[in-house]
Amino acid sequence: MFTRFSPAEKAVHFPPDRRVYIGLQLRVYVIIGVLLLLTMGVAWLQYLLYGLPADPSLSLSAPGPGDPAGFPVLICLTHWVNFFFLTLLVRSGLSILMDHPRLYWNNSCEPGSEWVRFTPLLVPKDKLWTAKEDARYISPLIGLPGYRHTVGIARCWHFLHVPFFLLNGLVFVVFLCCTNQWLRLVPVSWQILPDAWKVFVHYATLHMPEEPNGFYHYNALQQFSYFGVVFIFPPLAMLSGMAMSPAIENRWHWVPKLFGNRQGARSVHFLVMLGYVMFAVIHVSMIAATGLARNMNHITIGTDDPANPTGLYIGAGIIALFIFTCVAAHWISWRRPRMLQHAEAWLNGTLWKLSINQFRPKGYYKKEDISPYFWANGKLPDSEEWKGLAGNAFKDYRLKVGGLVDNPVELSLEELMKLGKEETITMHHCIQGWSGIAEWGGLPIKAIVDLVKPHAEVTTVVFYSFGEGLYGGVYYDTHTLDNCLKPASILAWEMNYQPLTAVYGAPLRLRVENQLGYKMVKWIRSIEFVASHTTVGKGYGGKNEDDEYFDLLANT
Ligand SMILES: Nc1nc2c(c(=O)[nH]1)N[C@H]1C(S)=C(S)[C@@H](COP(=O)(O)O)O[C@H]1N2
Ligand SMILES: [Mo]
Repeated sequence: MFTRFSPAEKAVHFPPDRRVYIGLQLRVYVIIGVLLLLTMGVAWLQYLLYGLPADPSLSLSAPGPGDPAGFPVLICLTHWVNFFFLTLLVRSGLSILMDHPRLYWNNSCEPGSEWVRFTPLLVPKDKLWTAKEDARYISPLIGLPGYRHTVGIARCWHFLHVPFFLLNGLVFVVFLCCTNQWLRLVPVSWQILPDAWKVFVHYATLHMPEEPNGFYHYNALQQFSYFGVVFIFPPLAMLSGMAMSPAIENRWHWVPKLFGNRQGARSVHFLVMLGYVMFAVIHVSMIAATGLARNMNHITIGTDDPANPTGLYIGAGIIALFIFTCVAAHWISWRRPRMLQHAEAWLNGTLWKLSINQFRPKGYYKKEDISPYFWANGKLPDSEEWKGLAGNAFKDYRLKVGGLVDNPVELSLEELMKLGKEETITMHHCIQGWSGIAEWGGLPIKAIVDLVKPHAEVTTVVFYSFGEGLYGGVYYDTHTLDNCLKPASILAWEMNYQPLTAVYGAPLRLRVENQLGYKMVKWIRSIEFVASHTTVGKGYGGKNEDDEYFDLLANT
C-alpha cells in the first residue's frame, strides 16, 4: 500500500475481511439463463438447422460520395476523452456501490430482498447491524479511490466528471449531426434488426463475418451496439442517476417512477455501467481481432492505412496516460482530498444550489408505502448524560436553542410538542445507497425560527448531537436556514406513529427532505444559529463533511 492510513482510518478502510463475493438471487440466474437461451441458444439452433445466414455485410454497397469517409479530429478527440471520463465514472461508481453492496427493486432495502449482493455477509437478525458496518472493501486497483467506506471521495470523483462527461457527449453528438458522420451510427432502416441478428449468429457460432471497410461503415451488429452506447445508455444513466437524488425524488416523483422506484433506478444505473463495461471488453477485443494497426489509425489520426504504426504508438501512449491518471487520481484521493472536496463544492455544490436545491419537497407517500424495514446508521450515544436522560424517558431533556438569536430558549419535549406538530411520510436516502419510507411526526423547524428570532446575518443552522462521529468527536451537521424553512423540515419525535426509539434518534432527530441521510442529525442535543458554517467544527459544514469529505449541500 502506498497510502498512509492512521490506525483509526485503517480499521475502517482496510479491514481484515476483504473477501470478494457476488451473490445472485435464484430468479436472476433464471433470467440470465433465459436470456442466454434466447440469444446463444437460438443462434446455435438456427445454425445447426439452417446453416449460417447470408452475411449482410456482403451486400453493403461500395462507399459512395454521400457516405462519411474517415474520422474527423473532433470524433477522435471526443472518443478518447469519453474513454477517460467513462473509466473514472465506472471506477468511482464501483467504490460508491461497495458502500452499500446490495441492489434491490424495492424501496425498503430489506436484507434478503436484494437481487444481487457483493458481500458474503447475511445481516444478523439478533443484533443491531448498521449500514456502515455492512460496507465492503474494494481494491483501489478497481475502485476509485477503493478501500472500504470511501464514499465521500468516490462521490467527488464521480460527480466532478458528470458535467464534463455530458458536455463531451454533447459535443460528439452535435458534431455527428452537423456532418454526415451520424450515418455511421444511426440506423436508417428497420432492416438493421434482422441484419444485426444475422451477424450475431456468425459471432455466436464462432464464425467471423466479412469485415466491411470500417473507414466508411460498420457491420449491422456493430452499428446497432454503437448506437446503443451513444444514444441509449447516456440518457438512461443520466435519468437513473437523477432519480437517486432526494431533492428530485421528493419533488418530481415521476423521475424515479420511470424505473419502478428509487432502488430500481439505482439498479438500472448499475446495469448501464455493466453494459458499458461489457461493451468495452467486446469493443477492444474486436478492434484487436479485425486489424489493430488499421483500426487504431482510424480512431487516433483519422487515416486509413493498415501498415502505418502511428496509431499503435499513440494507442500505447494513451494506455500510459491512462495508467498515469489512475495513479495520479489515487495520489490526489489520499494526499489532497480537501482539494477534491473544494472542487466538488465549487462545481456541483454551485450547480445544485442553483437548481435542484430550490425544489420544495411535496408529499407523495401514503401509510401503506411505509417500509417494513429501515436500515439504521451511526453510533448510539454512550455519554452518561444521554443515558441518564434516556433512563428517565427524556423527561429531563431540554433542547437548547441559541446562537445569533434574539430569544435563546431551552425547551422540554412537552413544550416542543405544544408548539405544533406536522406529520410527513417521506423517503430517506442514505449516501451509501439504501432508502426507506417512514412517517415522521414533529415540530416544523420554522416554529423554532419564529420563536427564537434569528439575527439578519444568520444563514445557517447547526444541529449538535449527543452521539459521536465515525472517528470520534461530536456529531453535528448544518443546514441553510432556507432549507430548514422548506415543507417537511421538522424536528421529529415520532417515527411510524410511535415515539422515536433510541436507535432511530431519541429524543429528537432532524428531517430535511431535500437532503441525504447524513444531514439528518439524530439524538439532537442543541441547535445554534450562525452566520456561516465555516466557524463550526473543521469548517466544512458537518462531522462527515469534516472527516469524510462529504458534500456540504447533499441534494444528490
Ligand atoms: N448523531 C448522528 N446522527 C446521524 C448519524 C450519525 O452517525 N450520528 N448518521 C446519519 C446517517 S449517515 C443516516 S443515513 C441517518 C440514518 O438514520 P436511521 O438510523 O434512522 O436510518 O442518520 C444520520 N444521522
Ligand atoms: Mo447515511
